[in-house]
Amino acid sequence: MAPSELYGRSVALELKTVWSDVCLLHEPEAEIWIGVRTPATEVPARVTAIRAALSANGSPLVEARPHGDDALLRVHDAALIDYLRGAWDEWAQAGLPEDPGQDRVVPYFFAAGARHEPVAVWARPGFFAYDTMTLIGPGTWEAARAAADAALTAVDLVLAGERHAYACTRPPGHHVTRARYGGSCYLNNAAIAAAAVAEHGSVAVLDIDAHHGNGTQEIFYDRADLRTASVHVDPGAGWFPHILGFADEHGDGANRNAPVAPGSGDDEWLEQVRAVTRWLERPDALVIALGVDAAEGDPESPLRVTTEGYRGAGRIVGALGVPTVVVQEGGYDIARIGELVTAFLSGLEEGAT
Ligand code: SP5
Ligand code: ZN
Repeated sequence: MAPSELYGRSVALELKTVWSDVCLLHEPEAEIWIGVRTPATEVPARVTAIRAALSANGSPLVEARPHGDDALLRVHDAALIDYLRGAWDEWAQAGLPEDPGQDRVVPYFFAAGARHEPVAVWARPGFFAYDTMTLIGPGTWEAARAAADAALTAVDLVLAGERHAYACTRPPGHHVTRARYGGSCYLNNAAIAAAAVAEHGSVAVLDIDAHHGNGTQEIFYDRADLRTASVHVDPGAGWFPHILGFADEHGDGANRNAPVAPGSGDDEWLEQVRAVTRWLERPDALVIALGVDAAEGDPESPLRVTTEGYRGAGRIVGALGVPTVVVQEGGYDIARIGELVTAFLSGLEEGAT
């Protein structure tokens, strides 16, 4: 029996938390949903709350280190990276914050079937974005780039022999495809991490965010050597990302989706986490896309996973006994996000011992 069960309190977390203050610079302020500007859910307070909980539980904090663009170019088109890097500056230089008065980069037009990158600054977002929820402001690029650096730093720690490492990052990443951003995500941090690990050995990605990891699936869909699995609320029941995440999407035999019904709690959810983890077999290393938005009460999903459910998921994954990089994805209940992440990471360490 683990000491935490004997004494009814957590033992200190051993794994390191990778952090960058630069991730706080992205302030989306809003999401435009069905044309209505609603308050942003993907806010800086998410990661400061997680960091506070993990520090209180003993996890040592490590600063993210800079990495070259080559790590990003393994999974993203250069055109997407170039666009994101300059998007805010070109928007501001075009005067759009003053006239017509839009202080965030947002598409008005979607470039389906485009043969050319649009020239007009106001048309360009719709060539690279697939929704209106994912706004760009001053600091968005710097934060997204720092989030990728944090994920890559967590990879470095695991490659150097740490059993587990956690990247406490935002903005999240798993909805970004090779060439398109969306779903509050700009660079696919987990995919970038997995591609970096794959340079050294076999790797699999397990995504337990409440939403399907459509970007990660698309990026690795033709790679039979890299397994990707996602447990998420059923898009067929109407949930984001709507068009992907169904159980019949197998890729080159190395993709697996486990959609669960809205309202599902620990039993149904953990059964799927167990099944897909078994299916991953035993790669040399694992990348976990850790969204905690499947928790009961989260404003962005109808799943009802408890804190003990997240601890249970951590134990299942930890019991694989494989070096693991954990990258933060969604989770929007600020009052509970810290305890949920702590529960998963504690479970991970318990499962591995
Ligand atoms: C990383 C992640 O968890 N992204 C999730 C994005 C899901 N967004 C879907 C939005 C659906 C409408 N929500 C209404 C909220 C209005 N503020
Ligand atoms: Zn999510």
